[in-house]
Amino acid sequence: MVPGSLPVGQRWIEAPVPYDIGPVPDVDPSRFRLHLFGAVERPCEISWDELLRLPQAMVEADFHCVTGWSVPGVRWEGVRTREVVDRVRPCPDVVWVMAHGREGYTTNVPYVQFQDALSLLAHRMNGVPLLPEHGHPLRLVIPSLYAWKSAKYVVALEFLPDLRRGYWEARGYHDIGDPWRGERFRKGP
Ligand SMILES: Nc1nc2c(c(=O)[nH]1)N[C@H]1C(S)=C(S)[C@@H](COP(=O)(O)O)O[C@H]1N2
Ligand SMILES: [Mo]
Repeated sequence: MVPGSLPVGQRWIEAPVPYDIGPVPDVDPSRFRLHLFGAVERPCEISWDELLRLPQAMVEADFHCVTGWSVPGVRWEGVRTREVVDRVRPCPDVVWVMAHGREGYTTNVPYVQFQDALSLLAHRMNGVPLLPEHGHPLRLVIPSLYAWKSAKYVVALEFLPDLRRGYWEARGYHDIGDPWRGERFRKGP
């Protein structure tokens, strides 16, 4: 990733445009649970309070949507994905993480990019709690990949040894989705 520069086929805009496959869901954070399961030694649930007690991090990163817009320097705050990986201890054969959104959205994220130092479970964006349309109360943020991998309203992370495709991936989008490689659509099966 080259911070501050623009991948081929992108143009800068000021703020992310909300994209949703369905109605924006919402939930009282006090009832929130993040489920971690699949090929892991220790499946668990993390409550909102527990999440806020984990070490907090801030990441400033450009946000690239596959439709062609990029937003410079979005500030995300939350918990590094590495923190939850340490908790559940994924099996050595894990290659994918399926992120599940409350409204049924899914996306398969390569385990390598999921664990990137910049990848977060974010609950704040640009200094305020996530707005409903940007994923309240929690979203995944994977700055190294196109924005469709940054699942909003995330309620579960499923660790997988074998490829299973998420919502857009099942409709022809790339399994990895690296904007620096222009990985928009899948070639081949
Ligand atoms: N749960 C959920 N997450 C989602 C989506 C969605 O429809 N549902 N859309 C994705 C797409 S296609 C993009 S481009 C980004 C847009 O993020 P934004 O809505 O915060 O601008 O969210 C991604 N995460
Ligand atoms: Mo998108």
